[in-house]
Amino acid sequence: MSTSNDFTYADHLPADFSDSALRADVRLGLTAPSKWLPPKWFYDKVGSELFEDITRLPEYYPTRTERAILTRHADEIVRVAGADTLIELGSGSSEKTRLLLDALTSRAPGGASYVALDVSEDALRSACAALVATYPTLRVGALRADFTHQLNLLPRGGARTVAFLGSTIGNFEPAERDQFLASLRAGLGERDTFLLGADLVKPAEILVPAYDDDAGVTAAFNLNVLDVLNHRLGADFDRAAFEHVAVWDEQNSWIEMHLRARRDVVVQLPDLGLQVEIMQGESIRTEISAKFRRDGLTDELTAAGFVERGWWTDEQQWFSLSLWAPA
Ligand code: AVJ
Repeated sequence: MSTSNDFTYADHLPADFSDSALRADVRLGLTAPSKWLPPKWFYDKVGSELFEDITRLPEYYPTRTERAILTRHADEIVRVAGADTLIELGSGSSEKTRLLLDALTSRAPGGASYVALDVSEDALRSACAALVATYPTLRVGALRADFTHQLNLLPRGGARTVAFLGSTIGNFEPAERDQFLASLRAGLGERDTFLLGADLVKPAEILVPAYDDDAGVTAAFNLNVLDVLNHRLGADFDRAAFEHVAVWDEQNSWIEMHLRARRDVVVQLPDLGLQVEIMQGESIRTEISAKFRRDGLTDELTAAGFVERGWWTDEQQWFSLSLWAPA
């Protein structure tokens, strides 16, 4: 644990975490019968910038809709939660979080804490440095950890709200979601709450363009994962051999993004000692982005041992923020 610039920083990931996890994921995904890559590898420097661009696209409604809900309801959310500590999973830039922190710091002056959890040291340090400058009375901590299997590391004490915003939960497969909710629930005490940002089911005519925009930004974001593999694993993917595809899977209630081969492709991944053959028309699934219904979410959270404390949405009911307590 070290202190710098008025926030504490604790690193719970091995220095080579990112490299060993990337290798394991790529080997698993590209040797599977139906090829896939986990979406977390989108977010190198270029990919993170492209995602920021996506959040400003006219077609991509989630970010601005969640922000609108927070703008309108953050005071009430913070009041109902009754927390003095906000812990954010996958905090990134902690930008929308400020709406909650404004409410938290005015409600608990001098007594509020914020803990950002992310795998990116750069993101943690720049977000937390900016926050301590804005909120002189807020205690700020940065935790470099992986929320998919390190929820046991969350700081204890006080009344905590664990926030998981941006519909990042949509990137989990249903089984991973269950596991995540169970392990989160296991660590919460009776004064704690869970604040979830979840995107809602809506017509395909709105969903699909959000993941296949006219300007091609989402396509560039999707294709960038090939550059990540080229740079970090010495692979030789030819971006031009792949096209971006986004489909709404009604049965599973999720958007799938794929990279589909325009021709037969042979890729060398020397760092893995691997050669991968991809046939024309075959695709690599790069992301699922699940969309939820209120009753489905309630069932899942109830099964995981939570009870609802609040539900906030926008006028069109496109996005939801919901607050849950241990049952
Ligand atoms: C950051 C995972 C919520 O699924 O909408 C945006 C990522 N992918 N456009 C989402 C994303 C393509 C985004 N999440």
